[in-house]
Amino acid sequence: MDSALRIALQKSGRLNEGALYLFKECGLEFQNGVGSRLLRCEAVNFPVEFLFLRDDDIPAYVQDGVVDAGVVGLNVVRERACRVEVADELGFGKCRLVLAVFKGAPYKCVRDLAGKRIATSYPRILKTYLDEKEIVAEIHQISGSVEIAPGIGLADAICDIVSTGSTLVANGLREIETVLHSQAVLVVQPHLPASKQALLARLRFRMQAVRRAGHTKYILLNAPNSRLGEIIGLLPACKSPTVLPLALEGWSSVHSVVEEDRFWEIIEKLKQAGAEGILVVPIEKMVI
Ligand code: PRT
Ligand code: ZN
Repeated sequence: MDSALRIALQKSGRLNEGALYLFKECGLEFQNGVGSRLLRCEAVNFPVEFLFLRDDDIPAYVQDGVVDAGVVGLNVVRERACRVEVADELGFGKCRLVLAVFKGAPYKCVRDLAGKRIATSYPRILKTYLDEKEIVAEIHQISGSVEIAPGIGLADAICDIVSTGSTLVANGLREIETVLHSQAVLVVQPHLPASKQALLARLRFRMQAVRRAGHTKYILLNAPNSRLGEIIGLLPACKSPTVLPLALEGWSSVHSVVEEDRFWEIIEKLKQAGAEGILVVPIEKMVI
């Protein structure tokens, strides 16, 4: 299947599940399912093949054209510094690369780390960050368990990934600065042939519809006609909310779409404006 799109996903780890979920929601089906033992699999209803790799290898595979695209953390893309295009942020695998020090240490910001030793698995990103701030520090590259470096006297600070922050706390560390915000991204080979670009565009269209739906909800409510204008004013919608008359005289049913993060704020205001019977339902796909 030469003309099929080839996409690299993480074989196992934090981004594997989110990536598979996203592609399944895009309607892709696989003959024998997708298990963690597989190294490659083809979709039966779309010309795409997935290769399962270590995340660290994905940027280079995309750059070299071994695969056409890949799903990987932005932190890995930046650290590998490969020539790939970051096409889309995918909304999962969110984390930050931060500078952290011992809770009791006197360092408050990156300037205080001038001349100090910083342990990290991200030497390139850290070096770029320090250079931008015109700070010279000693970068000590280690490949794992970075959080223990200050405790064993290996470093004065660390530069590592956090998501909840509980690993830092468990190791007696505190954050002093964020170096990079990261999440899973779709990276693409910059010189794809036109036929593959067209396939990728079709797939990205579906991925965007899934993502959009993921952070929006469909809302239905009953509104007294006397306050309809006020209630509609509270509701953002793709174009404008749908308003249908209720069998009960003087009332209407209003349907709209709200963003997940504005959701509670809007619901409270709607109630105050006299809305009743508010239903909020998930949206599966959203094509605009
Ligand atoms: O085997 P492979 O090489 O493919 O995987 P990996 O072990 O290198 O990576 P993996 O699966 O751990 O992470 C893949 C990607 O997930 C990372 O490159 C990030 O983009 C993203 N991600 C999101 C994270 C985290 N959250 C995260 N919390 N990657 C790592 N962590 C680690 C962090 O290093 C630290 O040890 O989790 C710990 C901190 O977690 P909290 O929740 O205590 O802050
Ligand atoms: Zn890795």
